[in-house]
Amino acid sequence: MLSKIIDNKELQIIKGDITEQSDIDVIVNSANAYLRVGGGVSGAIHKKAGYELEIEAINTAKKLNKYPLKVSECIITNAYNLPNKKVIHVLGPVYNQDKPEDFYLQQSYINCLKLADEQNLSSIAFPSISTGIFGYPIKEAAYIAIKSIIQTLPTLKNIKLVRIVLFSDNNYNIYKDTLNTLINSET
Ligand code: AR6
Repeated sequence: MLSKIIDNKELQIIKGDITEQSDIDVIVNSANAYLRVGGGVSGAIHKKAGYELEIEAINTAKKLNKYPLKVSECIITNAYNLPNKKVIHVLGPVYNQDKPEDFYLQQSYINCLKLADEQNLSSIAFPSISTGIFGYPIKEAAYIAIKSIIQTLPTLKNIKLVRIVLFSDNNYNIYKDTLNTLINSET
């Protein structure tokens, strides 16, 4: 695990499974526009949460006139059988399709952080959005994810801990190196 304190808040990079973060208030689901059970992170989150997660996510988005979700939009639901209070469902950009991808990936992280903060939640865990089925190259995605989080942390009132959960050793090492490089270049 790599941990850095930024503006009195903690940013952690860990290797693990997003569905097993029992000390975290809200986890982020890398969703599809129709909020259906998918593969990857989305499949794991829906499997553990149970069938109610999909129903609530679709109904919530429809009520908010956000159905289907646009790229970088997010909504929040309960977490059912997951060990968290809430789930934020965000639509990340598809690489080579939703351009400019870097802008949309940045907005995806910022929108999730702001929504969690508005809901008085104090900790949030992200997967590496868009880097699986959506094809975003991992090094570029790591840089955008970490930079977006670092830049947004000072604007948050309630969030005290942001965790990025990486599923593979390779992705974990890339995120860790990226955080170290970004922190050292700022000091
Ligand atoms: N915990 C943490 N990270 C994980 C887990 C897990 N349990 N499982 C996979 N990853 P992906 P996307 C990593 O494909 O690219 C879905 O079907 C994985 O190694 O889940 O944003 C949705 O419905 C990868 O680095 O999401 C959408 O249609 C990262 O999570 C679409 O796929 C993201 O991989 C979203 O594509």
